[in-house]
Amino acid sequence: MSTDLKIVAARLHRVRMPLVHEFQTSSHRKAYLDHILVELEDASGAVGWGEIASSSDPYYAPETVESCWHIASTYLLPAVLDRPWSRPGDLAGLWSKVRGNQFAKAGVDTAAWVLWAETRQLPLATALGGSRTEVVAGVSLGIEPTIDELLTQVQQQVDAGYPRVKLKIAPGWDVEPVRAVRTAYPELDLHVDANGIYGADDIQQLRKLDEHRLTMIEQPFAPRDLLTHAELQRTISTPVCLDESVETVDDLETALALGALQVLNIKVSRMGGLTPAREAHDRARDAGLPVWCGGMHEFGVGRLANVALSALPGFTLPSDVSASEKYYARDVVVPAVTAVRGVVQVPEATGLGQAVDRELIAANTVAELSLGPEQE
Ligand code: OSB
Ligand code: MG
Repeated sequence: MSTDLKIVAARLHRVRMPLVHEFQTSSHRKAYLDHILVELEDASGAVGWGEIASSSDPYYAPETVESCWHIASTYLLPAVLDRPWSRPGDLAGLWSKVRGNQFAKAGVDTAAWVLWAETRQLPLATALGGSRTEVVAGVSLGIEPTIDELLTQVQQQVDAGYPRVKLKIAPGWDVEPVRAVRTAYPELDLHVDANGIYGADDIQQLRKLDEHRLTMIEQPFAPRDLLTHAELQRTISTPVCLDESVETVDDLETALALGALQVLNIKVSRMGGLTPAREAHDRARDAGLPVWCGGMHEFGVGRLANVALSALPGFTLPSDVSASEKYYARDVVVPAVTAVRGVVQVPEATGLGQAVDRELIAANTVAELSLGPEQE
């Protein structure tokens, strides 16, 4: 039996958090991040939180914090306010005219899942259908100024107990750092992520990575270039993993049909929320494709959503759900997300499972917007 829910008020909080260690990819370097926290409230006063974890710049995906703010405030929230729904997946029907804009949708969809789980008194992981009580986390390391500094970073994460390390690579920073890390850590579960910066001409260079027993090569080529991913996969034994290429479950179908991947990074933000992320998980499971949950340096709200998603049975590879402290000195949830020897406990309390720190959010808010009855 389904009980209708109705969102009567919605708030957006643009929150700025300093990073403990600057993170550099092939396209940018950051000292702090702005993400948008989405707060949805129903008539009973129950609240669900979600996180729009877009980068500030359109380098990973086309969206930015500004574009997400615009899309959420002008299209998504007005479409769902005061409309009855019974399952979080129903929201997609309410904003079905809005194309793309997955990051903006992801924050609202996640908040709806958390609200729904709260009203049913279920932990988010259980609401999603997950049964794992703990999830294995891996860490992602940026491009460091030198190989020595990279080796120091790897040692820190190995000491912290993380069983998998991913290295960002780019032309000029690929075979050498991989060889150095592999030589120092012969047994480490190691993988690389190129964020789409290579081209078809680089296939020979990328094949040199094949001898280093990497768990996967993530997104070597541009997002829409599935054919070159398929070509690389035919000529190397290292599994190719797709990230940026898969924005929808249809993209996953195409990639499977082309043989463009052997592993899928499911990222809640990139796919438009927990609803499509769960569908991608189910489809991958049917296809025998291993998946893991990618991250966007989420604050605690998005981080806990990733932990909950990773409790689903198909997430058989370590996920980017490292402890909050890898990125933030203090996090927006209390307690912060912690990992013990690379393992994160799935919260057992209802909804997100950990309290949201409104004081810290207020202290770090750079913009705020409320939509609902009192604003009309
Ligand atoms: O490609 O996975 C990526 C961060 C920003 C943009 C793209 C990516 C990343 C990460 C983050 O690797 C990893 C994490 O959140 O722990
Ligand atoms: Mg990636």
